[in-house]
This record gives sequence, structure tokens and C-alpha cells, in this order.
Amino acid sequence: MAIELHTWNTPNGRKISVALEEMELPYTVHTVDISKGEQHQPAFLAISPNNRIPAIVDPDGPGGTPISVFESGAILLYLGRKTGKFLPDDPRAQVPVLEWLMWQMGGFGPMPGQVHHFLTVENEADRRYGLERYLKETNRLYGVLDRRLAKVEYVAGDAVSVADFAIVGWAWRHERHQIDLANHPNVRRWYDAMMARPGTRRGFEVALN
Ligand SMILES: N[C@@H](CCC(=O)N[C@@H](CS)C(=O)NCC(=O)O)C(=O)O
Repeated sequence: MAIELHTWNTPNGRKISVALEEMELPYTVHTVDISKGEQHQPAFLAISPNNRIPAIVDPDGPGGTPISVFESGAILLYLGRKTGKFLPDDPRAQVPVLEWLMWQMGGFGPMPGQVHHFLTVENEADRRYGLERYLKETNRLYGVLDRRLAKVEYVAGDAVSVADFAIVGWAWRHERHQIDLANHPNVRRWYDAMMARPGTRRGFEVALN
């Protein structure tokens, strides 16, 4: 049975459409228009108590009964375990996947997200302060990623993993957070390779709004 994907056209939402496409799982899109406040509706809060997209409902959860999952990192791990794809079982091979997934969740998302926010702030002094602070941090994070990708093909090593899906969701908006990938050539190489993957491309093309 198809997984329900409750989402909107944002970087965090795209992580999961990319993962579902890459894993070739059947799913249906249920849009939650966050610009209209639909994330506060009781039916959505029942599966996503933090009123944020994305969330999923898997009718065939563990034990054959339905389960809902919120937080994109938790969803990626759930789907990786469910399918056995893009999440190695071997504890040593799994560590870098977890490291880079947590790195994304803690920084490479919240920081560029602040850039997106401060770009819209009208007060000149506030906007300047916020942009200076968060552009610097976002640029630092791209530098960390670039150094990592100078050593490995994909973020967790030789193979594509759920960590790549998490990171590409945000890298997709690099122009909006004012990052020039020409300054991060290893990120450029990886980003182009990810975007050339049919599953990833479908994940970015599917209508989410
Ligand atoms: N840590 C959460 C963050 C999700 C998140 O920030 N979602 C945004 C859209 S990208 C949202 O739903 N915002 C609605 C709101 O702020 O009320 C995750 O990774 O799932």
C-alpha cells in the first residue's frame, strides 16, 4: 500500500520525495500549505505535533499496522530500515551516514534556513545583522562539505545514502542562500552527480504544491 507523504515544496519536503523515488516506494502526496497555516490543523498535528512538514503515514508499518513518522531525519532512517536501501546495516559503514545526516539536521538546513528568513526582513539593520551572521555560517558549512567531498564520492563514502538525500534537499536552494558552487568545486561535482540520478530528479520534479 502507498505511503502517504504530507509535505510542501520546501528543502525539508524534497528530502523525502527524493528518498521515496530513489527507493522506488509507492506514495501519494498530501499537500500541507504552510503559507496558509495548514500545518496547524488538528489532523496534521496528530501525525506531526511540531507543526512542521514533512511527515509520512505508512499503512504497512512494523507488525503490519500503520505508523506515522515526523522529522525528516527520522523519516529517512525509517525508510532506509524499511527498504534496506541507502542505509548500510554494518555498524562501521552506518556511522558516517548517521554523522552526516545529523550534521545536516543540526546545521546544513537550520543555518541556510535563517538566511532565507533574513532575506525577507524589512528592517535594514536587522536584515544586515542576520545575513552577516547566517551567511557566514552557511558558507562555513559549505566549506566543511566541500572538504569532505574532496575525499569521498558521496557524503558517507563510496555509496549514495540517505545522508545525501538530506543534504541535496538544501543544496537544491544554494542560489537562494547566496552560495556560488564555483567556490565549492567538490560540492558542485557531487551536486551535479546527484541531480543526474533519475530517482533524485523525479524527487525534485514531483508536484508538492
Ligand atoms: N527539523 C524538521 C524541520 C521541518 C521544517 O522546518 N519544516 C518547515 C518547512 S521546510 C515547516 O513546516 N514550517 C512550517 C512552520 O514553521 O510553521 C525536519 O527536518 O523535518
